Amino acid sequence: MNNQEVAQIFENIADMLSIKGEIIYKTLAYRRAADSIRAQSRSVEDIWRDGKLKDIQGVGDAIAKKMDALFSQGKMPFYEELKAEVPVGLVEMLKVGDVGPKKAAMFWKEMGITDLDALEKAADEGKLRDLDGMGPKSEARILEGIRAFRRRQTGRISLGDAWPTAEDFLARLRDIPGVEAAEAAGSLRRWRETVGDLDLLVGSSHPDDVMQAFLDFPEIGRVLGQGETKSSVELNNGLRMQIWVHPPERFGSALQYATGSKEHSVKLREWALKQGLSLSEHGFKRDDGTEILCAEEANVYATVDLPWIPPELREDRGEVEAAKAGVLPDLVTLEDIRGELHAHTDWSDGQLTLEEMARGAQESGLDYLLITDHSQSLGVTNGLSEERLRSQRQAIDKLQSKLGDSFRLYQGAEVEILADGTLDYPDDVLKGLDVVVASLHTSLRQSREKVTKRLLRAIRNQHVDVIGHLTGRLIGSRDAADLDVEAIFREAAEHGVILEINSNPERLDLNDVHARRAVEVGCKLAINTDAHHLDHYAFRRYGIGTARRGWVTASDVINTLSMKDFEAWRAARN
Ligand code: DGT
Ligand code: CA
Ligand code: ZN
Repeated sequence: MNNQEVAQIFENIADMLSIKGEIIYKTLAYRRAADSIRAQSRSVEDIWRDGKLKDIQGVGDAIAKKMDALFSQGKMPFYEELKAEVPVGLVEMLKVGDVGPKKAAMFWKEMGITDLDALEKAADEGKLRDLDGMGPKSEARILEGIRAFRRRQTGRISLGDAWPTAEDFLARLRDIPGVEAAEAAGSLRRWRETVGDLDLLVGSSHPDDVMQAFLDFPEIGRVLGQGETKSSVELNNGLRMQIWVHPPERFGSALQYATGSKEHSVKLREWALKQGLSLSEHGFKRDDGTEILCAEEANVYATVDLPWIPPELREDRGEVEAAKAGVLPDLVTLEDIRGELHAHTDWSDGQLTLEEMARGAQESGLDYLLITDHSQSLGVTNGLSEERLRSQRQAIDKLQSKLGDSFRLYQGAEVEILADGTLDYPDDVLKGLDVVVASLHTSLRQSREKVTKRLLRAIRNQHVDVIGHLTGRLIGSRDAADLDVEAIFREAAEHGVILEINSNPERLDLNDVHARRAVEVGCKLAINTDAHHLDHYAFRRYGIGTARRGWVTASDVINTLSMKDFEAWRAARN
């Protein structure tokens, strides 16, 4: 059993107890155990064999005993009894927006609904609307929620999980004797917003030794396939990984092949064929059978007279043609970013103080930071009343004098765009802010016409400078609002309103395709982290990856401006 599966059992137990009506704190211990099991790099089954279960955080006597039963008998009696009482299919229903434990219990007890399919059928047939606290609207929302849930069940991995894992593995692979190079490949190296698996490429003249050393890593749960140059494994946490080992003198061609995308490589191969060269993961072959080996990836492209194409562009979206014509874009880089325009503090729902967030930004090399705490109506985030906003201004001014002239702290706000398209602060309050970011967090499921109108209205407000995470999607858990993005991009371009690429790996919003189109239409972008903690500044690289996939250059991005130029932009907007 892998760690993911064990964690899932405890997660299910917590959900089933909550459907039974147990109070929250009784379910918390199970959720905590599930979280820390997921976070283990070693297999918990191995830890159990060593008798060390209780070393795992959140695992006490009761939970250790349940795991012991699970591993020794293959079954956990407590879970089996619970399943006999509460149908396990109900757990899946909780993943649907608008269905909580109380509603799930009601559908089960009053309608005999015990799984998602039955719930969908009942909603479809209009049988839920007459239940207590339900109506045609909430019934429709549940139906929509089920369909969204089904679409999301794609099993892909967030970049925020994939990159840190890959980097950890790469560092350890590089430490194995005989390894000369190790790089990420596949969709990960192309910074696709989610990845199917982690592809890692190693250069070594001793492939067997390296492969064996890799397969001995403690995180590896199952070997799914094992070949001469490639092995495929599943980690204890459920992530899938492919590792390829090629000799160093062929590393460049192997990296090009393993990076893909398949469509890009097909284009490249066709181009090579026109020059009498057949390209494979091992190198080029001439018609006479002789080979051209490429140790460096750039040599692969150079051999067919092309400039090196950045991996983020390799999706067959015109990059090969652009390379032939010598018009590849000069993509924005992490080092180009000079300021952060979206960060929260403990004045609203951030975790750290103004000073901590400001010093962190300064120490990370930025020149300016815009504080954007939430506005008043967003109660769950402790949004700022007008009065608190005024006190925050004083605190920011005071802190600015401590920080010195080389770093500029601005007061902004992440102002809620309300359901009718008005903003959450009156114009005279907005006017007093240095830069205004406006975002949607509620009523995202409005009709396309309504939600588009809301955004257009916000963009037309003369005080709005930036639109935060345009579509409101959360990858794998909440669908994007249904927007007429063309109309929005045109309006934003006309009013000089900046569109954010939110770098949080769960958002990446604008996405790559939207970012590219927005720039084409004439919009400027901001690459922001939406930090609620210092650690979140590290999200920036995911936003940069997304921007690069969208062919975005530094001059398209407002927060690549120096402090002086940013100040000039601000002055011109006011
Ligand atoms: P993913 O994992 O679904 O996010 O997407 P990729 O692009 O990482 O695809 P994956 O993991 O199936 O394969 C890794 C790379 O291997 C892929 O980017 C290009 C290369 N590759 C796989 N199959 C083929 C193929 O049939 N032809 C060519 N030219 N390359 C392939
Ligand atoms: Ca892959
Ligand atoms: Zn935010």
